[in-house]
Amino acid sequence: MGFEGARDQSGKRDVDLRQKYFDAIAQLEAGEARWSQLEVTLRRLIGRLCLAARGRATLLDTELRKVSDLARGRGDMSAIEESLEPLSRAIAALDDATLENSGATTTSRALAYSGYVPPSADTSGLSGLRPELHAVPPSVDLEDDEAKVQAIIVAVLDRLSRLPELRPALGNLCERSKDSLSPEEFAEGLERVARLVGEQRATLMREKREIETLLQQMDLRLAEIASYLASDSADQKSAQTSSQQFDLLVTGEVRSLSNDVQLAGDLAGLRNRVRDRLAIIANHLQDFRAREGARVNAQLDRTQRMRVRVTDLEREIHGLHKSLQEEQSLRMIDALTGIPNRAAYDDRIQHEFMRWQRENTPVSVLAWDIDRFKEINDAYGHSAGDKVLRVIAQHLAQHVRGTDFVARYGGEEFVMLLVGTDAAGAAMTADKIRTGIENMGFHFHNKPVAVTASCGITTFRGDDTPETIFDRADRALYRAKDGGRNCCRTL
Ligand code: GH3
Ligand code: MG
Ligand code: MG
Repeated sequence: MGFEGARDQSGKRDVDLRQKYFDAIAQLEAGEARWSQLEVTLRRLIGRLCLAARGRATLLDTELRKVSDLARGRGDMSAIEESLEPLSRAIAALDDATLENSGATTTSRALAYSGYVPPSADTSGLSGLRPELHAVPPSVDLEDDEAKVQAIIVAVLDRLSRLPELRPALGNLCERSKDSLSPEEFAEGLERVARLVGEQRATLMREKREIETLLQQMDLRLAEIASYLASDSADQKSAQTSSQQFDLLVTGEVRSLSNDVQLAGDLAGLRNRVRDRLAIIANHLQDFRAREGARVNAQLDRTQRMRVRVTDLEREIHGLHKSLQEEQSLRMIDALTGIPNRAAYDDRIQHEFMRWQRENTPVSVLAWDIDRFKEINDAYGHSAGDKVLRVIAQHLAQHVRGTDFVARYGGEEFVMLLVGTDAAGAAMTADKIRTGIENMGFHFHNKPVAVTASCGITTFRGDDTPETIFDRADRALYRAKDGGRNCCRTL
């Protein structure tokens, strides 16, 4: 009995173990299915994130494309993990280019190197990526990074310099950035650009508001005109009804009168009836006149009100037009110096070029550049530099004729158009202006500060275009710089 019982016991244990084994297999299979589903989702997620992050930088795009290709294929997950290091570097390079001056603390570079994983990552199977991110060395190849940053800066400046409004603020930052640009210089350039972008934005907002007000006012006036027209047509309708009514009444009375005549027995009775009918017709006529008079008066009143409104509207439109024009001309003025800016020069040179083609009167172009202006900024501060720019701009503006033109081309560069002046005349004028600048007697805390400028001169000739003539003036300016500065050269 005892033996039988033992066999029974062991048989039951076998069944239990088998059941446990099958349960474990089932659990494993379910787990595996979940994991592979999760992997598919993750691959898809990585692919989409890569797509969303593209278009910020070439290097980043290359890395993102690699990761997205890996995620799309059925390749090993570890290959994706390996691709994360170059991706982190690309993100860090992006930060260097875009956030250097922003003071942002949680940058994507910080995230890339801190091994940061979103909180949900552990539960979604991403925990395996964490050690890989930690494995990114905290020190990076600085030279390589610097080159990337430089490349990004050049690309950013290149894009910005395509906007004519930003060119003056960028000055020759774009040119110099191709060689090398210190972080301070870049920061300063960006600050100027940011300021300009802010100003442009404010101008646009102001214009937008003005146009909105104009539209609102037009809308109101149109509503008034529409309601006037509606009431006018209602009025016409009521006039029509009123005269139809009058017509009907009079016709009725006349018909009754003719019946009366046919039925009349005696002349006295007939006379009385005719008198009564005529009295009734006269009453109808009086009513009709009263109604018509009121209608005409109301219409006159409305017309008069409309006339006043239309005059007001004309005045408002004129005012808005004028303020828009003022806004437009303000946009052509350099905010710092108050003289025309580069956009204004671009307009004016086109105009003078076409006139030169038509009339062939000489037009000279003078490119001015303050000598060693950077040193002035460095020694006395940026606001002292700004003051020098303002004073020189005024000096240039005062020394040209009414038909001539002077603009701040950008930074510490100015451009001048002398209309009707040939090369010899331009050289004389330029030298007079240059001597004037040299003898201006700038000082800082009672100590004299030498400020001079160089000038490149040229005159329209042959098959010149606005671009070629400016290039030549610029080359002449370089010659003046090479010739020791504080002088003028003609090309
Ligand atoms: P060069 O004689 O060769 O022209 O030397 P430079 O120092 O005048 O020329 P560079 O191009 O090296 O420097 C121009 C400087 O002008 C650098 C820039 O900071 C400064 N600058 C440009 N715009 C402004 C501005 O609006 N205000 C001030 N204060 N400085 C400006
Ligand atoms: Mg310059
Ligand atoms: Mg200069």
